[in-house]
Parts: sequence; C-alpha cells; structure tokens
Amino acid sequence: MKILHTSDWHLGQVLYGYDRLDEYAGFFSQLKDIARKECPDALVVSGDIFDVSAPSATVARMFKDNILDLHEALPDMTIVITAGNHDSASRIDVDRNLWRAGGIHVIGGIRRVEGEFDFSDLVVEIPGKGRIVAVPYINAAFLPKKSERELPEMSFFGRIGAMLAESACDGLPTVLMAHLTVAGCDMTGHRISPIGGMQAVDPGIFGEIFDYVALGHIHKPQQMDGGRVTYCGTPMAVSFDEVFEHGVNIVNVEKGKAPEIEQIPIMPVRELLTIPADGGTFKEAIKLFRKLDNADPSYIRLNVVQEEPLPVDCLEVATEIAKEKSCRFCTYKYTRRSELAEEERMQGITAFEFRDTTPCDIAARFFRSRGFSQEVTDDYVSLIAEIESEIAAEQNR
Ligand SMILES: [Mn+2]
Repeated sequence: MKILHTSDWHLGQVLYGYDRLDEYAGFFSQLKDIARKECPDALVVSGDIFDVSAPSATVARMFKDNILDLHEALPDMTIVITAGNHDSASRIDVDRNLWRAGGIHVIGGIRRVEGEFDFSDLVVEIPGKGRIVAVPYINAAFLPKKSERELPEMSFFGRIGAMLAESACDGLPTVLMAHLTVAGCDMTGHRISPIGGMQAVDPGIFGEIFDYVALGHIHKPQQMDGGRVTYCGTPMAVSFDEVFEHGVNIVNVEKGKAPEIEQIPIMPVRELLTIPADGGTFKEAIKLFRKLDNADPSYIRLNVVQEEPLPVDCLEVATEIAKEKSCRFCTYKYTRRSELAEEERMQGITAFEFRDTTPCDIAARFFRSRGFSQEVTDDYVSLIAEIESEIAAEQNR
C-alpha cells in the first residue's frame, strides 16, 4: 500500500497579523502535483487541519474545495483526514456523514456506544491494499483508566490492536493514524512540553499489528523504530523556530516489513527568516535587514543579542525599512547578552560538575538566566529548598 502522509496543515493561521491564504494555495497546488505523480492508494492527514477550532468561512471553503479537487483528480485515492488538538472534534464531525457520502473520510472524534469507544467506525478498508485506522486527537482526560500502573493510552491502543487482530487482513498491511507526542521525540520548534495536554506516550504502546504509524502533532519530521513510527512534520513552517525542511511523506507499506519512506519537500511561497540567524546587535540586525532584497516576500524576525535593551523606536525603525520591501516584518527576538552567557554556562556544565550541583544551584542558575532579580531568585530557591527537605523527610519516614 502506498500512502501520502501529511499532517499539521494549520490552515487559516494568521502570522503576526498577516493571513497566509496565498501560501496555502501554493501548498495545495504542490500537494496535487505530488498526488498526481505518485498516485498513492491513500492520502492521510493526521490532525491539525485548521489552526483554530472555528476557521473562517473562507478557510473552511478552501479546505473543502481543495479536498474535493483532489478526490476528483484521483477518484481511486482513499482520503482519510483526522482532527488534531487544534481542531474542534465536534465541528469537524458536522460534515462527517456528508463527506462519507462522497467517499471521503473526515473524522473529528471517536463515536461512543453506551460509554464505550466504537473503534470499528475508525477503520477504513482499502480493498486489496490494506486498512487504515484513523484515530483523531484524544485528550488523555477522556480515556478510561484501566489500572493505576497502566497508562490510559496503553489500554486504548491495546484494545484497538485486539479488535484488529480478530479481523485479520490476510497479508495486507495496517496503518495507524494518531495525533500525539511520542516520548523521546525531537520537539524543535515547539515551546512547551508536553504540548496539547497529552503526556508523551512510549512508542512501544503501538502494537506489532501496525506496519506504519502515521503521526501528527510534532512539527519536525522524524522517524522512530526504523521508520515504523513517523512524524511527517508541517508542510509549511508555522513558527520562526521551525528551522528544518518541510514536506510530505510518500510511504510504501508492506505487511511485516519496514516501511520505505521518501520525504518530498514543499517549496514555501514565503519563508520565515530570522535575521541574523545567530543573533547580532540591533545595529547589525538593522543593517542586514536594509540589505534584504526588495522583492523578497519572506516573513522577517529580527534577532537582537546585546546587553543594552532595544531602542524605544525599534518597531518604527523596522516598519520604515519594510515599507520599501515586499517582505512581511513580524517581530523582534531580544536576548540580553549576559543572559545568553548564563545560558551557555548552564549548557556547558559537565557530568562531574553536575554531580556536585544541588537542585537549588541549578534553580538559581535557571532563574538568573531568565533575568529574574536576585530577590525573586532567592525566594524561589528557598521554596525549592523547602520542597527538597520535605522530600528528604518523607524518604526517611
Ligand atoms: Mn500541530
């Protein structure tokens, strides 16, 4: 079975006040070219279709029109789309039956029958090719807990595996779609962890029955377990910190074999540029910004690292320069040089030093590196010391 795996479209994103409709149009046209060239058996979109739970009419229509175009161009390609944490499961499900009538699978939430999940509803059979189990984003809070020691996700995927084992699919592969964080993955580009409210799951929770796990949620493309568990990543950067290749995956999946994965890049209509990439003084950043080609349509973030704060008119200065250009000026990233030095010292700590460092030392370094005043830092450190002694007392009991 050959699949086109993509996720995290975040359609309708407004980046620093700029709408990105022309960029999505560029993405869809490339996606259609790839689909026409590769003729996959299925297109799978593993969550975060939209950036917000209630996308505008324009964005909702763009999605529908493009999916229908794809279906019309390749009627034999099965289309399976699931909701992510950015999507509203119930809003996505409004059109579920309508999509299904047209032979397209768009799944918002998991149906429940008398309180129990109805997994059968998530299985999409592709005759003679295999099957796809389309699991949308699930909030761990909604998952029933089987026992204290077992993660709720564990029993969840275990039950899906058990259901699939009953209906063996002679020699044909099974693909699982899911929208979650796998422990140990590279979260470059994401700010908080764990994101989306779900704890990271161990890659071992996906049973042997799945020949390929087509994941969404983490934006950096990456493969785990020999490619069996894979994030295809965002096709377009959604933040300045996503400094990695963007694209979609073409995957050949066979029963009991490691999948063959090819990453196909998506060319951005506009890039997200950080100037300078490694940071410089305000003067240096402005100088480089002036030099930017007037025809360059990129989004711009100016990256200033210096001891003195940004000048009060820094926004006016940048906006004035941007007037001459086609670029979209977004923001400044500002780091105090001394903070950076502190951060570097933190990173430079050796295992020997670490052994001799107390949790309070580490906390003190951390708070100082974040620019907290000595007074605030002392307050936090004394709180941590209190916790430490409570834990010690507990262990001695
Ligand atoms: Mn996402």
